[in-house]
Amino acid sequence: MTQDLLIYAPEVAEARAKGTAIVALESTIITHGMPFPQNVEAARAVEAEVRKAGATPATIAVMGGKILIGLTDAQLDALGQAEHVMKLSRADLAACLVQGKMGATTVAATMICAHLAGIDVFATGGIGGVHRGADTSFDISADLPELGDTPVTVIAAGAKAILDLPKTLEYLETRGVPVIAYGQDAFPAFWSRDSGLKAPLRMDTAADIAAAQLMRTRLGLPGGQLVANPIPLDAEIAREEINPAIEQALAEAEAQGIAAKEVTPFLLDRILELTEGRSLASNIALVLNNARLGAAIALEIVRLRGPQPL
Ligand code: PSU
Ligand code: MN
Repeated sequence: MTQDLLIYAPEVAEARAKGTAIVALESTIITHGMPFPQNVEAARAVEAEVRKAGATPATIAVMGGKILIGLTDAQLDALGQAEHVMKLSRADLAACLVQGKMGATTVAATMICAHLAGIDVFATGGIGGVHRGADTSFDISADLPELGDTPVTVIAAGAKAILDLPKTLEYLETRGVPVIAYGQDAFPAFWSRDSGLKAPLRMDTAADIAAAQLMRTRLGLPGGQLVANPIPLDAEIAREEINPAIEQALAEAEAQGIAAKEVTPFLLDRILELTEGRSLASNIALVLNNARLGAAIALEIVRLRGPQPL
């Protein structure tokens, strides 16, 4: 019944049949995170990076009442250029399917769809979190409870400083989500390798991260893991350079009364404009880096568990 809703791209269907490593990729980053045509170019480059690392990419989106697990070239082009694509989180997924609209999956919705497709690992750029001023706005991304509920390991470059990072970590701790910094002690902050906060956990190998997810399954613990992978050194943007753009974007959002689902896309868009595209190159570099680590973790899961054809 559920499987009727899913359409697998040919390479993903083949990987599932063989039980080889698959890495899920989200599509909100394409529709609401980067401008056309860089968004489509970046999406293709990320998929190529996953293949180069020996795994199969599965970019997830919703079209024509179906969940696409892996997009064809034409579908990716259509998605990258379309206007009025729905931004799908847990709350919107069913409505989008029923209404036959085009939808891009956020971290939360991509986790749900990846899990339905039997995919354990998902690489992206940044996750949503507790927004600054959440004590009055109540703005907490649905990505956070999803990490507590759905057993997918998510690789991100930490969270952007548009968020309240200490509160984001507190929320994840409450929901029992392991937050694992890769190869360092500090929790990374997207454009910078160090947020000034210590990550709750540290792991230095993809094998450990894979084993920890399998251990959670053995323990009967639901929910995923957040792997915080620092941006490559040469792509890092100094805090002095990015902070003014962040502060200005936040002030504009407040002045214009931006709320709910629009907040994050508005901030991402403004920061990009304010840094004149400087942040886009870094953004792409960190997603590629996360795709490589995601592939390595997915390969380790297959190695440790043995191939499980689906
Ligand atoms: N943060 C980023 N880049 C992104 C997003 C967040 O640095 O692309 C996107 C992701 O799709 C994430 C979503 O799941 O925004 C979170 O939106 P919200 O804060 O409305 O939950
Ligand atoms: Mn929100």
